[in-house]
Amino acid sequence: MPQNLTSKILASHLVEGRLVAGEEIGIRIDQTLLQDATGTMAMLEFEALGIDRVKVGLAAQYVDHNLLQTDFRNADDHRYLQTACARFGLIFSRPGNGISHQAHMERFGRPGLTMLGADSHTPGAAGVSMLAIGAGGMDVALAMAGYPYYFPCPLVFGVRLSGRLRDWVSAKDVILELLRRYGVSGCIGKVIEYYGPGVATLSATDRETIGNMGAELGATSSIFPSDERTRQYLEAQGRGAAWVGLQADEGCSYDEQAEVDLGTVEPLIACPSSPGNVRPVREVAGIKVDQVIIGSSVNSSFRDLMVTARIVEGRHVHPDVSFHINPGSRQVLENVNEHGGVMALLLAGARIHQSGCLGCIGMGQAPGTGQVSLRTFPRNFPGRSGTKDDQVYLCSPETGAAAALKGVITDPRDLAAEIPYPRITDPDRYLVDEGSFIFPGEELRHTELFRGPNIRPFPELDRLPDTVSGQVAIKVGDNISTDGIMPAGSKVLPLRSNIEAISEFVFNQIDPGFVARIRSMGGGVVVGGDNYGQGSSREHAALAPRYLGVRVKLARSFARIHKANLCNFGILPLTFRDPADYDSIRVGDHIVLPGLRRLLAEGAVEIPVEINGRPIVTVLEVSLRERQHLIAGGTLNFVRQMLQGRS
Ligand code: MIC
Repeated sequence: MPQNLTSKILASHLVEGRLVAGEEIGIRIDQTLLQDATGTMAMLEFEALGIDRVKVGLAAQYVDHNLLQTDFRNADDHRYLQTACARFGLIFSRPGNGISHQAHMERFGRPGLTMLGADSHTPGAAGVSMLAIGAGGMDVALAMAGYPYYFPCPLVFGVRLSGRLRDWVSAKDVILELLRRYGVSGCIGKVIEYYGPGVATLSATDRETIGNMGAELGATSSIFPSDERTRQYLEAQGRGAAWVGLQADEGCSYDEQAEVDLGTVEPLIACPSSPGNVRPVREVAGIKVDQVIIGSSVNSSFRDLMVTARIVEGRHVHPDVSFHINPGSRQVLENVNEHGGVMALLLAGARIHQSGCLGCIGMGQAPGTGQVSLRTFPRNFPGRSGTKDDQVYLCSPETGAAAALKGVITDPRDLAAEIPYPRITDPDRYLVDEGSFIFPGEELRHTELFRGPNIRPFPELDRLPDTVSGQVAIKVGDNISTDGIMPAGSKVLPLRSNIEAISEFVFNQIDPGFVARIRSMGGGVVVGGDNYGQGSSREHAALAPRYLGVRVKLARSFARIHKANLCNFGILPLTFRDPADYDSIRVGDHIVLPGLRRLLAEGAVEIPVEINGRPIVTVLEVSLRERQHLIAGGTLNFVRQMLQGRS
């Protein structure tokens, strides 16, 4: 039977289960990716598994998030990661060398392979046709230890691309168009597979932009065929031998389908404060802009920086606009420099930063009070920039450059009268320098691990009690992101390897009284709406609440990665059988869940819950494997039990 590309890659990597949508499958992972903000915890988890060398084809660790060094913490964590990479056999990418998604695609991405990354934007590797999936650090640590990755078999959503993008419209507008159509939960449980004649008009880095931000739709992953454009990109990276052609079979089917005529896509912008709040740029044109940032996790490629450079070249940005450039990698910066882009940007007034996520994760670049910031980043959840009540918009480099010049939101097509649209051609051969990667030679195997005082041991988690009881400690609405649960930013991120300290910030932006309240309650229950836990892969949004005594989260529905993280840390992700029960529940209500261990062990899907003595029914939709982890109090406990049983 003709197969789509997703099914082919899944079938060739399947080690457990059947390819039936919704059923749990286990796949072999070829490559793993860690970044530093999730990587310290993942590395500690890997250490706790007691394995002396990674057992995956290629494992890479990037330092791209916690770049500010305002005290010893981040620098200590970087050193810990460097020594752990040497000891356990991972490639270490030094601070400033590149953002994981961009740098990995440049140097290590390979068509047809699977990759698991502790970052929700890992699917950016779709740019070179990898089936790349974002996951919590625990799952990535297990993949590094050679275990399969388990997840619900996705539906395949085929998106046929036709036509060609018009001038002043680029890849970011394509993914914003999908977000406009389907919203932030529209692709949960799906892989978005692009096909059709329009694919060939998009370069590898255009595809990276589209794949990366599939995460904002809730998608499990995104994939493009591996074609001539992929081959050209790999050749230009000096890695032509990595290329293989891949595409869906003629006549294959998709579970769902849509069409995007690239020729009809217009400049779009995601308004504050959700990537799903998308409008045509012309509808919000004229709003005064104070800050423009080009780069970070998406739109930080050679093309993105060069198109910006050519638009602003010979001009100066508006006096009220602070204009920033965050290159995707050192390689990007070197090649932009080679083509005259760096001076064009600098002379136009740009503040050129080291390569890293920076403002995208609130690591600096916070806008001022009441200021409007246009960013080419993937997400703009409330307060993520570091400024309360921030006004962050997400857009293409073209729209960002237009706003930087004009000082107001401007449809970039309006520049056509004064500036010819700069069509950027990627180099036939990039300048390549791997000097800032440290490869794990055998001679480094006995490197001593460096552990700064900020690195605390992984907390001991007790097993699931038979009865869980407690009060509702917080009730939140729909689409609460992991930024809402466990904020990022320069103050909190350095605490990622110290659960006790970071737990002080749980729900800090939404309800600053939460931590004191849950402490006074002696633990408690969290109640959420739809798509609870959308956004990042940070497992701290599960582990820190667990540390504060949360054993149950009750929501209308959960985002994929957060739900998996809850199971990994022994928190029951329950949904309401009758959604109306969400409406009646209040903070302070007393909740009892009796007989849990038996119910979980028996495979019960319906879990009875008493709220102030009134019975309701909740639903536990997890696999048999996840049930065992929940009973054990978390994945690490379960795996350790298994390993002890074996020895
Ligand atoms: C993000 O974009 O939200 C992050 C920061 O890259 C996260 C990872 C993290 O919280 O460390 C992600 O996307 O998974």
